[in-house]
Amino acid sequence: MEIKAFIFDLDGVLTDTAEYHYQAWKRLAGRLGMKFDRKENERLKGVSRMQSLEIILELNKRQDEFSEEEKARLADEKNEEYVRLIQKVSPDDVLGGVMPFLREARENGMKLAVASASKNARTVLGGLNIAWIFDYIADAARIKNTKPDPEVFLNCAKHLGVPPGSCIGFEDAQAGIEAIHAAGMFAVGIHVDVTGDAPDLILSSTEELDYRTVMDAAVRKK
Ligand code: B16
Ligand code: MG
Repeated sequence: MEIKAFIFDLDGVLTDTAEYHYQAWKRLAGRLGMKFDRKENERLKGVSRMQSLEIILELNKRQDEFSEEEKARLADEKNEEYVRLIQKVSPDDVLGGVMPFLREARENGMKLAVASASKNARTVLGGLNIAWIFDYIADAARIKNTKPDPEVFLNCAKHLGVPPGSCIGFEDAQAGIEAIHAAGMFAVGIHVDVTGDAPDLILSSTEELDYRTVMDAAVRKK
């Protein structure tokens, strides 16, 4: 099947807000006297805010200590810090290699979408000033099930009017790679800490994004 669309994760693929998520969680964990490091943070990538909190509580064996209301407050506290950190996001924060790749994809008639699990996706895309280049943006507001569920990628394909088998998904998270595959799409992993289902093409950073390499790899797989 011909490739007609590229669907991008946001945090960690178009920009490094994954780092800001980490800093905001680390601060909350520190305040609560909980351990949380970068390795453990890998499990939070692509999963929702509340699921992220549950993972941190479970890591510290403190999952039974807080009521639902308290957990909602803790998640709000993390989000306030994250929102403070993303205020400084600017067009300079688009990761290297991303803009030329998006432009070349556009010039070749590719449809482009963003598939993010974040409720803050629009703010981040606004700061980066790149929303205009995408035909469609799916964020947490439009989705019920977060990655590894394929919903966000399938939602993008549907709105782009492209069959899933004609889409390529780009992700930095293991949960995201699983979501792309469950959607029936070719998966490009960028700087993924692979702990399960492997991407079809692995790149070590966005600097390695190259239109021909990606298309050739996807066509070879078919
Ligand atoms: P928020 P992505 C995801 O975005 C992040 O990878 C994940 O770490 C975060 O918990 C999730 O968004 C929810 O974000 O708290 O802003 O709603 O990678 O799918 O673009
Ligand atoms: Mg991500």
